[in-house]
This record gives sequence, C-alpha cells and structure tokens, in this order.
Amino acid sequence: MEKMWLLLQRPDEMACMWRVRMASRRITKLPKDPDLAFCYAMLNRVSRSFAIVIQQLGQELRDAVCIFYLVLRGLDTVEDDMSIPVERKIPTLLDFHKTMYDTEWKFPCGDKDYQELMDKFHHVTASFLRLHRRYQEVIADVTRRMGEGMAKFITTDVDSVQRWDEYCHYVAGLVGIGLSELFVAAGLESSVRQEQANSMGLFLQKTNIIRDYLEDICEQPAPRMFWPKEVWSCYAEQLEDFKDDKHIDSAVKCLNHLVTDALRHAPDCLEYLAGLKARAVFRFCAIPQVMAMGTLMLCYGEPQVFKGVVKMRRGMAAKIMDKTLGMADVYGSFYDFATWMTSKVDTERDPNAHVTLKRLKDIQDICMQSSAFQARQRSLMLQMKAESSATWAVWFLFILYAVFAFGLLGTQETMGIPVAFEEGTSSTELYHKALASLLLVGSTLVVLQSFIDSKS
Ligand code: D9A
Repeated sequence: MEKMWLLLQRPDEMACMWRVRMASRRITKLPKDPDLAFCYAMLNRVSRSFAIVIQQLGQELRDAVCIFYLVLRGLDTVEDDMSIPVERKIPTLLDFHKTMYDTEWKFPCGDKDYQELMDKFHHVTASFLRLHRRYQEVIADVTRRMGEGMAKFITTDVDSVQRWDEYCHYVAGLVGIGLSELFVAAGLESSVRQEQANSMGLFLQKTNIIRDYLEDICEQPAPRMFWPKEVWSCYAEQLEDFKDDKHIDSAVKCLNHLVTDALRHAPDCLEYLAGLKARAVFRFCAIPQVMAMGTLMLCYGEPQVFKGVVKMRRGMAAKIMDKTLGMADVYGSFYDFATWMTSKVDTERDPNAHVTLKRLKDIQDICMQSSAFQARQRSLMLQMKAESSATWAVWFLFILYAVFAFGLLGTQETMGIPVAFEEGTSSTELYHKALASLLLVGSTLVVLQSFIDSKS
C-alpha cells in the first residue's frame, strides 16, 4: 500500500529505485577468486551504497578501490574499538601499513561485520598482494599516514575547528588524496590536486559527523565525540546537553554552525569534480558528494538530528545514483539543495545566518556560472512546458469523451447513435459513462497536482 502511494506521488523516484535495485543485483555475482570474493561480499555488507557506486569503475581500478576501502575499514575498526588499551592500540595503528603485507597477521577486534572482517583479514591481505605494485604503494602510503594521524589523535582532543580539519584530513582527506593517486596510477586522470582532493574527504566526513551526533554520543561503553569544542562550547556546557529536549534551541544553532562550516568545502569539491576527465571516475566521485550536500540540507535546522536518525529518502538516494551523469547534474543538485537550505535559514534567530547565506550564495553562483548548468536549466524548462501542455491536452480530451458518454450537448444524436442508447440501460452506455468518469477524475487530480507543484 505504501509502495502504491509512493508510486503515485513520485513515479520518477520509483523508476530510479527499480533501476538501482537491478544494478545492485548484478553485484551479488561475486568474482571467482575466493579472496576477492570475500572482499566484495564484505563490502556489500558494510556499505551497500558504496558497493553500488564502486560499480561505476572498470574492473582493475574497482578491485584496488574495494581493497583500499577494506584496509581503511580495518584501520578504522582498530581506532574505534574502545576495549583495546592505548599502549596496544597506538603501535597497531602505526604498524598497520607494514602488517598488511603479512598474510599470517591478524588482530581480532571490533564487533559484528567488522569482527568478521578483522578475523578473516588474510583475504584482504592476499587480494592486496595480488594488486599491481603501483596500487599497493598508494594504499600502503595512505594507510601509514592515516595510522600516524589516528595515533596522534588518541591523545589529542578535537578542540578547535583547525584541529577538526586536521583530524578529518587524516581519516578522510587522505582517502580523497589516495583515491586520486589511484586514478592517476590507473592512467585515467593526469594529476592529483591535493587541496581539492582533501576537501572531498572533509565534506563527506563532516557531513557524517554532523548527522551521526546521537549515534556517536550514545556509543557504548564510552561516548565518541567528534564535534569540535570551539563550536559547541558557544552553545552548551557539555556536548551531551544537546540530547536534552530543554537545550534543543541551542542544539540546533550549534548544528547549523557546523553545517555552515562544512559548506566551506563545497566549492573545492565542485572544482575537483569539474576537473575530472574519466566518466567512470566522475560518477564514482560525484554521487557521494551530491548525497552529502543533500544530507546537509536535510540536517540544517532539524531538531530530529538530536532525537534519532536523519536519512535521505531511499527514493531520493536512488534518484541521485541514477541521474548523476555529468557536471550539469552535480551543479543542478547543489543549486537546488542550496536553494532549499537558503529557505530554511532563520535570519532573526540564527547568529550565523549571514555566513550561511553567503556560503550558500557562493555555491549557487558557482553553479549558475557554468554553461552546463544553464543548458540544463533550459532543457528542464522546455521539458516541463512540454509535460504541462501534454497534461492539459489529455485532460481536454477526457472532457470531450465525458461530454460524449453522458450525451451532453446532443453529441450522440448529432453523431447518429440510435435512440435505444438513450434509455440508460445499454451496457455499452454504462461502460462509457463509468470509464469517462474514472478518466476525468484521475486526470483532474493529475492536473491539480501539477498545478499545485508549479505554484510551490
Ligand atoms: C570513500 Cl575508498 C570513503 N568514505 C565515504 C564514501 O566515499 C568516499 C571511504 C573509503 C573510500 C572512499 C569517496 C568516494 C569517492 C571519491 C572520494 C571519496 O574521494 C575522491 O573519499 C573522499 O564516505 C568515507 C570517508 C568520508 C571517511 C572518506 C561514501 C560512503 N558513503 C556511505 C554513506 C553513509 O551514509 O555513510 O561510504 C555508505 O555508502 O555507507
């Protein structure tokens, strides 16, 4: 029933969901090699949407990225596991880039899927060792630098915004840089733009940190806190206070402050994406960024962030995966999300409103200045016009049909239909009346809906 309603309300999203489901069914066919099969099966379990996005890449690069992802997840699992004593954790993080060359090595930790990943890490190691040397070097180098950064932050707090940037650089910016190096190693891109690649990671990571406030603060046995103190201390005594309903106003202000900070990275991300040459690489990089911008839009001003999960509708996520094909689509989505976010800014009560508006305007300007965006707007406009004339034309046809079926204006006589028809007993007549009513009511609803849509 719910599905039917969705189908009626958002037929476009339903179509995309179906196509994404078909695409993800294709991935369930695992490679023959058992080590690599384990890697893909694991990837599917820990991140379904990333598993779909990675399909954009050609086989060789896809294997490298899949293994890169799992190695990083392994490192993450060590960092995350609060039951490991610090004096054991730090050397493990620092040596990870060396131990991952050793097929015998294993370090059981984590829970659920991650526990299994760590238990059977030899599959990842074996697949890693079968990668081309060029890829191995990139992956090992990023793992080393990330491990060092994580080790540093075990004893360093994320207090200032500058430190927040630094922490996110280690755990996410380096991923952006490493992936860019893999693209170059694969011969698909020509250069690594470090600063923009770093921003790609920061934008995603900050979005996750903002969205996952509640999940992280409720983490057992100890809460995990990633929101920078410099920001939250303007709004509360303690980060935990935001969970409390009586602090919801300051909580939302703080949330908006952080969303505004994350928006700082959007122009770099757009520049990075605009500079990509290979189509496959582009789709792989663009989809997560558009999702992140959408998530920021949803979180902005949303008290639900402190009460549960704020997640994008599955249909919307599917639409992004299906319809992000080129830079015009990225500009289009960023522009639309920025416009929605602008409408949510409360200039009276939000102390950072002017900064937020300025950053949103900058994003919109970047999008609007692109000729790809302009061409897209024009074709969308034409498409909308064509759709609306078609709707009116169909409605008009159905009115004519109803006029005929109900014998109004003497249409039946004029057309020479026998008088017997007028008695109101013929089943043909009943059939026509019923059909005409149904079509008229249905098409009127569609016309009304599109009328309301065009007004809002
Ligand atoms: C990525 Cl190899 C990530 N992270 C992501 C996912 O995208 C990036 C982890 C490992 C790798 C890649 C990513 C994708 C494409 C290009 C990139 C890039 O840079 C050029 O990284 C910057 O989030 C994790 C970090 C942000 C820490 C780097 C996308 C992803 N999304 C989640 C969605 C969610 O809700 O968390 O994983 C998911 O699919 O589960």
